[in-house]
Amino acid sequence: MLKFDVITVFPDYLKPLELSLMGKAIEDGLISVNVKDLRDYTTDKHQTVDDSPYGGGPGMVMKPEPWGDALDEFATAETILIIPTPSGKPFTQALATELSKEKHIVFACGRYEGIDSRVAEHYKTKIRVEEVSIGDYVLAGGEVAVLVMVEAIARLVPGVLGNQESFADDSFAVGAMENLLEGPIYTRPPVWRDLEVPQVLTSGDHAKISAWKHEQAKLRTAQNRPDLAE
Ligand code: JFB
Repeated sequence: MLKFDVITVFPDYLKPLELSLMGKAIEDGLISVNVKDLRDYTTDKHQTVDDSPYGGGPGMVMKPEPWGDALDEFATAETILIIPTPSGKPFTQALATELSKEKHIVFACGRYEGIDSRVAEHYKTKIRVEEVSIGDYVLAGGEVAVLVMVEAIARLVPGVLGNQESFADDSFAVGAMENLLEGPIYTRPPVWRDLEVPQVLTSGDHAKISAWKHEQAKLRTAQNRPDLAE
């Protein structure tokens, strides 16, 4: 059982995790997802979570005190704290695989310009903390990054995917397909709007099919991700 705790000022943003594959994994007791409102840890009448940045600059910064009170409640020695931020280390399939072996992951979702840096600094002296980015574009907060990461991590937990939809061949599944993107895929009907399924796939020659898939994967990788191609 992998436990996820998510702390956010927008708990409803995480609702999609109750659907489909993630909802089934929760029902089956393979993962749990607990979402907590950061404002429950404020002490003032207006439930303030932000303030202006020291040193000037645009926007607002999340105050450290509500984060400290929330994280003190959720973090144990076994916890890994993940803080999504555009300045974090890349979230990759390799990191998802490592995180899928954890017992307890707490996500701290910032908003505005982010969370006072002393929160990460403090918890790094107590528990494992990773500041992580899901890609080189700018979101408005950490919630969507957490949706992405929970789905990528949870589908690697044994039992979450059925035998139907196993992950051994995924693009980026370490070892599989030698870091190539997946090639084109087809199902019935054999002709659709004058487009035929490549004949090799209906030939029944499995050695030839494997060779063709590998060739297609290399072509697509060269085309879409020249940085991955040797
Ligand atoms: C994550 C966030 C913001 C700083 C902050 C909290 N790949 C990614 N892009 N953007 C985020 C991310 C991840 N992971 C991200 C958390 C927060 C963005 N913001 C907004 C905008 C600009 N600079 C606040």
